[in-house]
Amino acid sequence: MSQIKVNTDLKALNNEIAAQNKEKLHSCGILTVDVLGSPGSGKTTLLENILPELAAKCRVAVIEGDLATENDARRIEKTGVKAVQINTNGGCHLDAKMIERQFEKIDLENTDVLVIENVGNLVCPVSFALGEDLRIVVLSTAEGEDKPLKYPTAMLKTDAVVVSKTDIAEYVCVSTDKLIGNIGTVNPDVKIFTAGKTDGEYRAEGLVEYILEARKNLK
Ligand SMILES: Nc1nc2c(ncn2[C@@H]2O[C@H](COP(=O)(O)OP(=O)(O)O)[C@@H](O)[C@H]2O)c(=O)[nH]1
Ligand SMILES: [Mg+2]
Repeated sequence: MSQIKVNTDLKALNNEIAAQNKEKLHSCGILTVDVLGSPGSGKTTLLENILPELAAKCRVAVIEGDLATENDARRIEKTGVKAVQINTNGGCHLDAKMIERQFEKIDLENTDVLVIENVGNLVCPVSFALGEDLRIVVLSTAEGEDKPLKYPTAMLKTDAVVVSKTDIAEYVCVSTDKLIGNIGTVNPDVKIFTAGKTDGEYRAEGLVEYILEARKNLK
């Protein structure tokens, strides 16, 4: 009983800080995007590939979340976009306080879109608001067609799902169409994108436009 109460209070406190983050970010005109998904689903690869186009159209900053290492922040900075790394030292998700602590390291006044790559995990990050406007779940074909059915909360509590690694679907015996069908079964309203390498070139059709449109519509 007391365990449940502590958990409820922690989430309520997190929600409060997330709301403050959102207010602060909106006051600077920033759209915040939380990117989440399993470890290895292709979150950083997706960002590496969309950031050059996104950064050509608006001012972008990135917060990277991982248990350990600065690897992903370094990968992102190779695209020319500034990235700060959070190490959770074992924590399975980012929380709103961790994001708030990064604000002094980011030039908020000169940022239009803040992208946060959450810790690789398809369960815990879903329950912790950060102050984001948009959530994007990256789900790779390699995880299997049934994962939307097994992890429905991640499909329900997101604005968009990017089905990644479409190029290797046939090698892992997965039908991208069936996977997309299962996402739609759980959440008929979610926006679905695909990403992968076709003819040697990585594509995530429509995703940059989707983020820019959301930035334009920011109240
Ligand atoms: N073939 C293929 N490999 C991918 C794709 N996206 C990511 N990968 C590979 O999957 C591995 C994990 O990717 P990463 O972006 O680090 O995943 P993260 O842990 O979700 O950030 C890396 O070896 C990537 O090269 C894709 O669309 N197609
Ligand atoms: Mg990563």
